[in-house]
Amino acid sequence: MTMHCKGCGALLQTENEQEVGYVINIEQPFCQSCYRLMHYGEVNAHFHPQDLPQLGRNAVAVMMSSVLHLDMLFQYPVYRFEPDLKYVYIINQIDLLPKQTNLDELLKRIIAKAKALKIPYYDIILMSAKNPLDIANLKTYLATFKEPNVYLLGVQNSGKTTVYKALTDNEEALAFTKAGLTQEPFSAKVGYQMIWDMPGLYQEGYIHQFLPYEDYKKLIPTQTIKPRIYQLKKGQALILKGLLAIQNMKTDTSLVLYLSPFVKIHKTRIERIEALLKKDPTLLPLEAYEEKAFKIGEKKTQITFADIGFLHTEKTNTLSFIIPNKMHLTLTEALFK
Ligand SMILES: Nc1nc2c(ncn2[C@@H]2O[C@H](COP(=O)(O)OP(=O)(O)OP(=O)(O)O)[C@@H](O)[C@H]2O)c(=O)[nH]1
Ligand SMILES: [Mg+2]
Repeated sequence: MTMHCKGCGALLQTENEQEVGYVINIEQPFCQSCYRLMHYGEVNAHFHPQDLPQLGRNAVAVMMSSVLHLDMLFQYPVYRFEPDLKYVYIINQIDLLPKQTNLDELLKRIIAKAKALKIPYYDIILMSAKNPLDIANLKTYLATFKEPNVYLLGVQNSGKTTVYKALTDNEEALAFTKAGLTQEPFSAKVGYQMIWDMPGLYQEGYIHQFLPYEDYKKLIPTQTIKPRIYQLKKGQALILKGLLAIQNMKTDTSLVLYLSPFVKIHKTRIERIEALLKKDPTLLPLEAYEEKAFKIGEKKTQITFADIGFLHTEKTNTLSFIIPNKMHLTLTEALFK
């Protein structure tokens, strides 16, 4: 009989310590990797989950995205490969947004975006997996579908396993900020429906590619974000310590940054960056960086930094970013004020 890890779902094996699912004794319930993560908060390897397995036909696909990944919400066109499923979009982790965020406006803009992109959907739901009331509502909502299968799909770290655990009363599957944690699907019956927690869809250029877990876990926000506002003159720059730099090229402007409080920010002048880095290489410590410039139009704009946060700005301008080579950085319309 094959055994799977109760934390990440990986097939357990005793052959290769460097590979996913390794255990010393096949009777152990958790693979070594999950055991270390649970007990010591440590990760020594990153395993990419397998590609998405075939989905059953008669199903609801719940496409989950964190508010930190809203730029990617409609970027995985699963509906093109699986046109017969019913699609429900969940925007999770809304508790990370500042209290004053206008969620009605956010939803309205997302609906408009879905319509413009002709995305088929049944519903778009804003929720927090940390809010028991939202979970109870989701449970009731999913039970209104007659489909016997419900798949939780979406980018890594969007909260699929957190939702799955709450829906199915599972206490063993692991939900941590470690990207790509779930390796193989978990499933459990709730009423007449089978709920499936799927491995996260892999996104190139996210933070785990550049930093070890011990470092990046602090940089991914886990609590309500307090926006930080910077007035930036032309020629000034912000260095987000250990991550990237933002250079203001054209005109005096203001930037609102939505980031973990652990991201330290240094304001300087663009021409001072090089000297600063000589003095303190930990400001931008990686081997290779690239520069990426964005023209900002008149509309309020969001620039998303990988999976760690984003900024809003609303003045015609050019911002140039020094980012780790191939870090994911996108410009979109801002979805809220
Ligand atoms: N603040 C907040 N954190 C959340 C919420 N949902 C999930 N998280 C946290 O986000 C992190 C990732 O959650 P997971 O449930 O493991 O995400 P996942 O989508 O299963 O990730 P993969 O298995 O890697 O694809 C964990 O630290 C969760 O505690 C939420 O609604 N609010
Ligand atoms: Mg998971």
